[in-house]
Amino acid sequence: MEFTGVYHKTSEQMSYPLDEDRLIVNIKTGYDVKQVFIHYGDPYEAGILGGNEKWTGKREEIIYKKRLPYQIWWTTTLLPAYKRCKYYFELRTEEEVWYYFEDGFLTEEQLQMDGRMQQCFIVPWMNPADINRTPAWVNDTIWYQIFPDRFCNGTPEKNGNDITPWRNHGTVTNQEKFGGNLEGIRQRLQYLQELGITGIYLNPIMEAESNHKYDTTDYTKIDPAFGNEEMMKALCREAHEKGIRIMVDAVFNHCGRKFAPWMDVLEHGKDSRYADWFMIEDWEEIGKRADTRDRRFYSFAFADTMPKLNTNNEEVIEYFCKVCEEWIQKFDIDGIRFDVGNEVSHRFLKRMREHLKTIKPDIYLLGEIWHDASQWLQGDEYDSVMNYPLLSGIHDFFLDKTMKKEEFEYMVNRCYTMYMQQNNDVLFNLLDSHDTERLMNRFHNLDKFYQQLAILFTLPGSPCIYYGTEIAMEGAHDPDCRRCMPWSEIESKENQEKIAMMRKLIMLRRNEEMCRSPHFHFPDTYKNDRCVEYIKLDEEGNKIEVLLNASEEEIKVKGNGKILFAREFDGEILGVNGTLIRRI
Ligand code: ARE
Repeated sequence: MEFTGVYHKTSEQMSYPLDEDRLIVNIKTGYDVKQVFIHYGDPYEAGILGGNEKWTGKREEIIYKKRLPYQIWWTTTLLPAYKRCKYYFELRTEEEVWYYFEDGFLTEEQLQMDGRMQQCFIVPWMNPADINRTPAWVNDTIWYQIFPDRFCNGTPEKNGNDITPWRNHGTVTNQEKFGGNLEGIRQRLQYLQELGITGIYLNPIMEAESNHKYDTTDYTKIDPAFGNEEMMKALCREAHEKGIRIMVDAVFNHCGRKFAPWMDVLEHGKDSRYADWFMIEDWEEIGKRADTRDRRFYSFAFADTMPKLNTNNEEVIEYFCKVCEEWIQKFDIDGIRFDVGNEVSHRFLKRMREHLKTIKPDIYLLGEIWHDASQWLQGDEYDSVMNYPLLSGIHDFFLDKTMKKEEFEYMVNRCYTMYMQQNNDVLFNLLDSHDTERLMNRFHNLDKFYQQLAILFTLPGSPCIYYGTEIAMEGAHDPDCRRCMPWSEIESKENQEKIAMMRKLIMLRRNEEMCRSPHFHFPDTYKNDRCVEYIKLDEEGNKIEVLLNASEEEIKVKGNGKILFAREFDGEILGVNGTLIRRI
């Protein structure tokens, strides 16, 4: 047996309570392991190794598995009768049987030896307070991300001289301001409702100097360019009436250079009462305008306009807990996205979560983290993260024609074995954002565009489309991905066809529980290296099949089923870049 491939631990995503009753246990092995059994029982009942009692626990085969590169991920759900559990594994290759315990591997003979003090894996008690709980509504939500300055200007008659006329075509810069505002969003709520959207993710709206507002000046004041408190209240209220939730962006890793405590530090230096709110190394030079590679103080990336906040400081923690509390109380927001979510302290996030979940238990706390975020998803910090690993994985598969469907499978499996199911259910799945080039920009091909969207809408988590995706807007990296939404052309036949297509996907996601469920597997029906096929199942075992032809050849489709979504499919042949989603 390949011992080095075998791994289990009784924490994080490998062994955890899904709820009060169910315990999920996962184990990794190499490909040589053909069968895995789990022997489990109550720690006080199943027999105590080291004594002379015989093991009386149950033995069950683990049948669900996911393939990862060179490893298999086996997964099972146990129902421990007394909320606690001890277990060990039986691993079978074609030739050997090994028993796997916390402290090592045993042969059958060793296992039977009287008096061995082998240590089982132990889950001592499934404490309800420690269960990782995430808001149930998120899995049902279809998000729409709005970059406020560029979505809709609801009050063009009030444009000042600093506002650039709305531009339907062509690129934009990060200096221009187009006057998009909260009133504009409010006016488009019906449009979004008709599209089927049930959640809006708003980029920052608090007062700041830039057009993107990631350099906050005042965390308690809506930026006057976007509106005021009353406007934000109206937007949230009317969105809620239409069944649309609102998530705001919170920039707590750093502030803008006009944030009052930072100004105070600039003025009073070390004597400022806010001196420890930031991370300053050279008090003499903090006012200098240059990037921060010289380590005068720490900032976001090296931007001197974005000094890093010291989220280790007690006062800072309290200050921002209060800020969020006010947002909830004033606007009744439903979610908060934490910008640069991996650089703020864990202590800050733990306190923030405790505080906010007391005020609004089902608020959604989303971290902006681009890499494996397991350390933030243990149930006491974020509910979930922006699923950038899935974004880049999907992108790379479509870009790199040498990649086989197995590699797509490994990539998806990796994304869904990193975290607990509670987090997977509410992952924020996206294909592009204000920080990436737009989806349509990647291949300039509508069929490929919809193939990727079909994936987004059928995998676990909750899908988010970036404003303009419904009309396949183009745009390269920041700032080009932040173009103005061309409202005056929205009624064109071409745009209306695209909107109808997007609506179809959205409604598919909303109507078919299988799309939202956590269960999926990859069969191997087609002997084509780049025909991706996966099955999604709901709790009752109802199935949908997703077929994507990413190869250069047509594929003759097997079997039947009710077609739920199709492109480049004539009832029999799935064309190159074709998509087929069927109920089977
Ligand atoms: C501006 C210009 C850019 C220029 C940059 C250089 O627009 O063209 O490259 O300056 O300094 C905001 C604005 C940006 C602005 C930036 C700085 O939206 O337009 O850029 O402020 O003034 C990492 C972080 C992640 C961060 C991304 C951008 O981990 O948190 O970089 N994203 C958030 C927001 C941004 C926002 C900020 C942070 C700052 O979503 O919009 O920028 O508040 C890898 C790594 C990631 C890395 C990612 C992208 O995959 O794993 O950690 O993300 O690449 O670089």
